[in-house]
Amino acid sequence: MKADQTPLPKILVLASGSGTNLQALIDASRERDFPGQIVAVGCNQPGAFALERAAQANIETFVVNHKNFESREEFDASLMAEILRYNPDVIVLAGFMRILTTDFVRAFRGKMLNIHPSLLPKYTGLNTHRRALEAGDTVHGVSIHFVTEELDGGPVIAQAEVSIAPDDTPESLAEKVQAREHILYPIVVRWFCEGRIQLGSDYVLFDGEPLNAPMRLPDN
Ligand code: NHR
Ligand code: GAR
Repeated sequence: MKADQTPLPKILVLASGSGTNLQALIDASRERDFPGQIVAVGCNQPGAFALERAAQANIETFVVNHKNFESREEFDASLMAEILRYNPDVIVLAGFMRILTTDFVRAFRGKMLNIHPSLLPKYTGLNTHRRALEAGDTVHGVSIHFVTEELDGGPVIAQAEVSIAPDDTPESLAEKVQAREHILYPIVVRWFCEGRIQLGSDYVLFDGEPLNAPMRLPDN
């Protein structure tokens, strides 16, 4: 609660893996002036380390294992039911690895963010670091976008670049990109919680104005 007793926007994080982005958000949310609260962490992988990070931070967790469902529709319906128990204001995908159905995405339109390890629109989907290297790119990075039915195709809110060195491997590149992710995601979630970013028809509104190009984290 803030001094004026207004409840903070409720953040629900979905993860599948190690949860380093979740950790960055947990750390940020502990700052005294952070304008949101993480109310739950959901996961499709029963053993994911992200669940331990949440438990460490006294955040409620739930698991919906996709392997227990016959179809994506049934998995998503179950995931949706868990999420609705928390009535979140924003759903933050942080290394969440299951493609979501159109119905699910539409139910949370304008309220769901994803972090994707490439400079979108380049390299949607998987194995982005390997693909950037194979293409001979010299610049790579990370994008945060609104989730829409188009996979990794929703309007981009913010990006950060990393330069590719000649001796980079997919692993070394992932490490460099993730360092930028951990800075950028808390900034964007803060903006969302402050009401500064919204999804327009097919573009991002920042402080009420259409964003011509993604916000950029200054290079380091
Ligand atoms: N769902 C929709 N509808 N739209 C998006 O933009 C989404 C989404 C679900 C997840 C994250 C995304 C990424 O940042 C994301 C964005 C998983 C896959 C994938 O192929 C692709 C993109 C993303 C996440 N998943 C496989 C599947 O069959 C499983 C892969 C695995 O388990 O390793 O769902 O990259
Ligand atoms: C992050 O690098 C994120 O960009 C990427 O997975 C990693 C998750 O790390 N996301 C995807 O590839 C989505 N398909 P984390 O679990 O340590 O936050």
